[in-house]
Order: sequence, then C-alpha cells, then structure tokens
Amino acid sequence: MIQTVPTHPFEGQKPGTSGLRKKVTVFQQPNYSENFIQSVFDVARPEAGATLVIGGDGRFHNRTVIQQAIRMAAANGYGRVLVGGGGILSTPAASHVIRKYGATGGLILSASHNPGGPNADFGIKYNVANGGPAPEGVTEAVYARTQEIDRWLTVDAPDIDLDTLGTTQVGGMTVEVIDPVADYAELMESLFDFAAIRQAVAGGFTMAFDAMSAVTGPYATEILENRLGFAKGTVRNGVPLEDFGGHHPDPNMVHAKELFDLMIGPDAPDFGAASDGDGDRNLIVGRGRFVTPSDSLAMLAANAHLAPGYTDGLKGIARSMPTSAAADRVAEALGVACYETPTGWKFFGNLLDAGMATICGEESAGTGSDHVREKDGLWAVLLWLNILAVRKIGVDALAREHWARFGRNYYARHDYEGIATAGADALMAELKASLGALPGKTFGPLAAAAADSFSYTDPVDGSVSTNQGIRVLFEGGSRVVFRLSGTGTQGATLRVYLERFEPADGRIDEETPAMLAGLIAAAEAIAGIARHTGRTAPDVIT
Ligand code: VG1
Ligand code: CO
Repeated sequence: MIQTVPTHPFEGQKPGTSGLRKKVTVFQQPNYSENFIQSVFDVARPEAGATLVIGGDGRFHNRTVIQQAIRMAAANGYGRVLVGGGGILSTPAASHVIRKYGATGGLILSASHNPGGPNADFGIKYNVANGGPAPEGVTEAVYARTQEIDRWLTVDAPDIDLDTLGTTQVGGMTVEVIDPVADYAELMESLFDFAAIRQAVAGGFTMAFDAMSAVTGPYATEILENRLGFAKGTVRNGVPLEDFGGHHPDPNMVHAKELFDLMIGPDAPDFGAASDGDGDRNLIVGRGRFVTPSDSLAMLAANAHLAPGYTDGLKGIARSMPTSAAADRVAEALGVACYETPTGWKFFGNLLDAGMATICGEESAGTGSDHVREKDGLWAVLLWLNILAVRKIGVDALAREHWARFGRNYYARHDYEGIATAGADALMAELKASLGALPGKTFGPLAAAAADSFSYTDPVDGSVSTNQGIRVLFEGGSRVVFRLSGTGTQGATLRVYLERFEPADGRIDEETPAMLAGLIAAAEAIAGIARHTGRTAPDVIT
C-alpha cells in the first residue's frame, strides 16, 4: 500500500521568516514539493492517527500540492486530514482549525503577499500544534532533513473532490473537506460586539474592503456583508483567483492603490481595509487618514478593552523590532510589559502560549492576538470596527486623539528589491563593523545615541536568535533599522525602517515624508545604500 519513492537531497530553504517560498517552476520540479513535505513529516514524526490540517490561499499550484500532500499524509501515519473546501484556508483560519480540532500541525500553502500564477511564487509553511509557525528549532531540523533526504512516502490513491464538503478515505486515513469559513466566522463573532457594529451599519456607517482577489474574499463576504449587514459590494475583488488578477496581493499604499485613492478622495466611505494573499495582513485607512501598521497596533492596544474578547485588558503587548515604539508607550500607560521580538510571527508564539502577551504586531501590516497563533487581517479590521462603533468616532479623530495623548511616531519602510546578494551582504557587513563608531556622531540635527545588531533571547525557552537587523537609535527616540528580507524569491531585498518620534506636545500634525527627510539622509550616510546597491531610490515605500 505505502510506496517509497527514491529521491535525493535538495536545496531546501535555510530557516527564514516563514516556510519555503520559491517560484512555482521550482516547486513543479519532480520530487521538489514532495521532498519538503516529507522532510516536514520526518521531523514532525506524527503519532499514528494524528490529525493534520491542510489548506492554502488558492493560488496557482495549490490544488496539485494539496492532493499530493493528502496521499503523503496517509503514507506517513496520519489518521485524519482536515482540508479547506476548494483548497482554501486563510493562514489565521488554518491556525484556528489546528487549535480547535487538536491537530498536531498543518500545512499552509501560500507565498502570502507575493504574486501568484504559473510564473510567480508558491510557498509551503508548516505550523505546529499551538497553531503557530514552526519555531526555529523545527525549521532548522526540517532544513537539515532536506540536506539528506533519500525517499518520500505516498499511497496509491486518486485525487479527492476538494469542492464537496464531506468525508472520504485515502489509504486508510480519513479526509474531511471542511467549510473554510465557518469555524473562523464563529470565532470572530465570539470576540467582537457584532450587535454594536450592526447598529453602526444601520445608522449609515460604510466601508470598503479589498480582498485583492485572494483568500479573504469568502471570509469577508460572510462576515462583513452577511453577518454585519454591510451593503453588497462592500467586499471588492472578493473571489480568490489563481493569479490574484495579476496583482501583488499586498495590502499597502502601492498595491492597494485603488482602495487607497478611494479613501483619500471625495467619495470615501467611513472605513477602508484590505488583506493580503493568505489573509494574515491588514491595511487600515479611514476617510482621508492612513493608519501605519505600527500606529494601528498601538491604537488597537489602547482600545481593545472595548471588545468583548478583551474586556479583562491586556496581559502584555509584543511588537517586532522594526515596528515603531508607539505600542511601547501604550503598554507603559496600561502598566503591562512590552516585548520586542525579531521579525516573523513565530517569535510571538511562546509569549502568547505563556500568557505574557495578548496583542502582537509587526510594521509589515500584521496584527493579531492570543485568539490564534498567526497574525490575522480580518481580526484587525473587526477590532477597528468594534472600537469605532462603540466609541462612535472616526478613524482620523481617533488617531489625532491618540497622538495628542501618546505622541506620534512618523514611520516609513523603504524596500530595495531584487538587489545583488553580494552587495546586500557587503552593506550589512560594513554596517555591522562600523557600529562601534556611531554613537556620538551627528547627521545634520540628528545625533546617534546607540547602535547594535539586534539579538533576542526568548524569555520563555531561553533560545537565542542573533543577527536580526541593525538598529541605530538617535537622541530623542528616532530610529533607523536595516534588515535583509527573509521572504524574497529573487536576489536580496534590503529593508530600511525609518521612525521619527514627536512627543505629544511636539509636531504631531505634519506630513510623513517631510518629517522623515533627515532620517533618510542619515540612513544613506550611515549605510552607503547607493554605493552598495547601485540604487538611488527605493522600489517600494510603505
Ligand atoms: C516579511 C515581513 C515580516 C512578516 C513576513 C511574513 O518578512 O517583513 O514582518 O512576518 O514577511 O509575512 P521579510 O523577512 O521579508 O521582511 V506574510 O504575510 O508573508 O506571511
Ligand atoms: Co501573509
């Protein structure tokens, strides 16, 4: 029954920000996806009869890999696979399903916000029993396994019907095709005051949600239109397409430009939002007011107690290192701890499991809480809606009030994409070597106060992660951070994170680009970006 297919070690992917992410054409090579999935199973060593969750963001190649993963799961001793109908499960929904049904893990097929289609990107991530991304110990073991793998296991069974909910048998294993939305929608309804939001909608509150032809379409349509009563058509681009309509499903000012233009134009609804390929990111933009993800984290944390799921307050707040310090001051005001972790959601898992943090966020448009172990785009949208409905306030007014109390962190991220790896590595190496000489140096009006290469000691398990980015701190709380992306599929991507702090009695009502000009010049002077990359301007500013 079980077939053993001989194979050979492969390039795999060194533990990075999240899972294995490559071009579709790479995944289509014989044995490639199978080798990775088998490496995961060899490390996971499921007990006989264990449950595995499988689903993806609907991109090209999703169904092919799902069918193969089901046969391989049967051969590797799993007793039950839960797979999302149509092959669909958003990343946060998969996290919830893993937790709710006591699965030992899950395979999430997605390259997140990267484009999809035959010539674009694909990805496989493995999540563990707490519903979160595999911790570094596991991803390191999987990588090691890819370097020595010599066979993968499968059973001889036909493809299952992914489009009909129900149960089938595959080589002695039960496969349940589940409604991808139902469990998640129920969870959201348990956390938020749907009645208050419905009342606001009945009173004329309007919104636009751009699902970017990616996975959140069915979730947003069910929750926003069917359950909360927003008008039909509130959800735009709501049908998941294999190539996301040819777009980058990345919810930022660049790739969600149409929504953004709508929101700053004359016909703006009260609230605008978008999510990414796999549904874990969010864009929040009020009428005439973009909210940076760092600010969103701080504002949500300051108001979360207004939602039924968080009436007891927050146990703590966690943010990734490059995320602005806006949340730190909220934590201080609330009298709770604030943790600074390396980039990537996997670092929040231990804090959430240990009950040390309730809300977490990243500058890259990821926000979430202890309700699952992934960032969650629609969750952030619903918490915003809940807060606005209860407080009967608009986004712009809430933001201004927040800054007037806590001060404002002007923020932008500059990305230099697809640069030569050698140049990127040289830039980081030189920067690291020069850190000691930075404190005391001035760049126009900015005086460097401290500089280091960020390393993190997990407060729960003591594990240490080094080289997580270079931070340069200036007098007064402004900051520049340099980091290389761990999720790109072509060359290297340099991310430069710029943050200027203005206290509550300072200049809190200015335009961001003008406020960051000095920091941008300082970043160039400190790192020699043009010299190392040949670029004089970033490809993407978010
Ligand atoms: C990027 C973001 C990071 C995020 C990661 C995965 O990583 O910066 O904050 O956790 O993507 O997000 P990197 O290494 O390219 O900077 V998702 O929505 O792609 O799962
Ligand atoms: Co994502």
